[in-house]
Amino acid sequence: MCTFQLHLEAALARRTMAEHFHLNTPLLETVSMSKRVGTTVYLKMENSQPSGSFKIRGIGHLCQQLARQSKGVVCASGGNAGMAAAYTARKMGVPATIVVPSSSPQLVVQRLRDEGATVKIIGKVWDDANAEALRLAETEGLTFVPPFDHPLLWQGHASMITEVADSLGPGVKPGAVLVSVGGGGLLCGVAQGLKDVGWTDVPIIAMETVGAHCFNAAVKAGRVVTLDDITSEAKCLGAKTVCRKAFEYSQCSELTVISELVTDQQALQAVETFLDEERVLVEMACGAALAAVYSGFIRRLQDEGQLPTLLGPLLVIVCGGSSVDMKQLAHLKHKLQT
Ligand code: PLV
Repeated sequence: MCTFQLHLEAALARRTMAEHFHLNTPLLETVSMSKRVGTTVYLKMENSQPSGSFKIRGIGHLCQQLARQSKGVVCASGGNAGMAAAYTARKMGVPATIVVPSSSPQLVVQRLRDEGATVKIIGKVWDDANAEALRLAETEGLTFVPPFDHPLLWQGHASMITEVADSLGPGVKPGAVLVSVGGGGLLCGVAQGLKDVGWTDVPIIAMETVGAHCFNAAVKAGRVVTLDDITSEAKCLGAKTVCRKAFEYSQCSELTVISELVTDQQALQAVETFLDEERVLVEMACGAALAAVYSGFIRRLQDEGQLPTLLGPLLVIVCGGSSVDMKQLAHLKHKLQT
C-alpha cells in the first residue's frame, strides 16, 4: 500500500473514532464498596452513557459500520439495546423500529418513543420479540441490530476496558472484573478488551439472576442450552440462550470466567444500596453485578480460593439501564416481597 493510502486509512480510522456515539465514562473509586470487599473498588460508570447503558458502545459502533446507507434499523430488546439503537439511529438520521416483549415496563416503551423510535410490543420474552425483529429485517429490508451477539458489538464494548487501562495508568491492573450477563455481549466485549490490553490473567466474574441464568446453565451443562422461560424480574438479562462466543470464553484456557447467581431479591437490594451509597439509580440487570459485592460473594470466592485473598483492585462495570424509575422500583419491591 502506498504512503498516501496509509495516511488516508489512518485519517479515516481517526474520523470513525472521533465520530463514535459513546462517552469516555468516569472511573470512580468507591469507599463504601472497598470497605466491604477489603480492596479498592473502581466503578466504571456506564450508566452515564447517552441512552443509559454500556450498550451504546457496541451498538453505536455496529450501526456506524452497517447502517450508514440504511433505510431503517430494527432491534429486539429488553430495553437498553433498543435505547442505544434508537439514540444512534436518531443521531444518524435513520428511522428505528424497536421490538420489545410485553414484559418490558411501560416506562421503557415511553422512553423509546421519546427517542423517536417506532415501538412494537411482541411476545412474552426477548426471544419472541427477536423473532419478529428478524422477520421485519427480512420483509422490510431493515438493518438488523442484534443486542448482544455480533463481533462489532464486542469490539465496541471492548473500548470500556481500554479506557479503564488509560484511567488507571501504567502498572495498575484490576484483580478481577465484575459484569452482568444477559445474552453475553458485555462479557464478550470485556473479554476482548482484556485481551486488547494484555490483561488476560484478570478473572471475570459473570453475574446473573436466578431465572435469567442462560450463561450459568450453559457453563453447568458444558454446552449452550436454552432456558424454558425467563422467571427473573431482571428482564434486561432475559435472553433464553447465551451467545456461543460467551460460552466459548468460559471454556477457553486463556481467560478465567467465574459464573455466579444471585436471587432477584439480592439484585434489587443491591440497586437500593447503590442508590443510597453512591447516589445512582440503576436497574436490576446491573444490580445483579453489584450484589456480588453487597451480598458477600466476592469474599466467599476469596474464602473458596477462587479469587486470591490479597485481591488487586476490583473493577465493577456499572452497566446502568433505563428500565427503572422510583415508581418501577417501588413496584418491583412490592412484587418481590409477596
Ligand atoms: N440487555 C439487552 C438484552 O436483553 C437489551 O436488549 O437491552 N445490563 C443491562 C442494563 C442490560 O440492558 C443488559 C442487556 C446487560 C446488562 C447484559 O448484557 P448482555 O446481553 O450483553 O449480556 C435481553
